[in-house]
Amino acid sequence: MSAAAKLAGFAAVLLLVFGGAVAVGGAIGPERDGSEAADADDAMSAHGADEAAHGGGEATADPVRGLAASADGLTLALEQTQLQRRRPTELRFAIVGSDGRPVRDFEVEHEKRMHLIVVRRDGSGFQHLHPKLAADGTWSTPIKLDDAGDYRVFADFKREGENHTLATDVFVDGPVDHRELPRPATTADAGDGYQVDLHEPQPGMLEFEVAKDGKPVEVEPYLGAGGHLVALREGDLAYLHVHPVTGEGEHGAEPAHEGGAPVAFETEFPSSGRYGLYLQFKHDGKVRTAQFTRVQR
Ligand SMILES: [Cu+2]
Repeated sequence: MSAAAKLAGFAAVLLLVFGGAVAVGGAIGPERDGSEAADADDAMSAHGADEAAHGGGEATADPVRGLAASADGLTLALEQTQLQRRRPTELRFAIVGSDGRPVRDFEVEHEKRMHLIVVRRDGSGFQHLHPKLAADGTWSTPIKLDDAGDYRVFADFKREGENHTLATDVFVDGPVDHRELPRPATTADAGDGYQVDLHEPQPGMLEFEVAKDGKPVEVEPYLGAGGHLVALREGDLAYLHVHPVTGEGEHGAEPAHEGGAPVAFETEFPSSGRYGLYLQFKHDGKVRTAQFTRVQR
């Protein structure tokens, strides 16, 4: 497709989405205007019907995000969608509001105003970047993609009290060597002698324990928690809502023991299938990633 045709298509989609937003007006939660545009919007968002039925006005209840470049009147707009393999470049984008202008009023969540997750469609090449915001509303971050293929780019941010994850694709030309997800296992190698164990002490709870050369280590705080977890559904790369558990309250604080308190998260797997888990932790000042595959039956 030519760039012009692609842009024209994009503009048409924007018109549709923004037209829908205008038709819905100020409606919040399950009470929706019955216009066709609003209905189409609902049909396209996974579990939209479920949420409408069970949402009870909780705007943040949807466990799945990142399936759309536009949602709730916000659009992730990348400056370029073609990147060159192995070439360090600057990835630029904006979060565009329904008036067509970049929004600039982002809130800090997990210590940053913007979390950018980049992963190839087959689940390989995971990167977690923290772009910088310019005065005109443009975000930018250095990036280098070592392998050819189609990559999903997730912009995860908070604005006006609500969390958003918008996603779109970038393309790297060249011969593609697709990789299988790692075999489902409860142990993953994070490089340099680091090993991470995954436990599920109860449904909806994931616990990770980090060891180096066979000895448990105490991880350092990273992004305001013991670690950062991204969970993606195989196939559509739906981005799951994950909450770090801080170790207080009902979930039972682990007694502090020598080296190696587990890093815990709450998450809900919304359907059967395989999920890629990317646990990031910090030790000796360096952030590392352990990749797991989890099967939900
Ligand atoms: Cu981040």
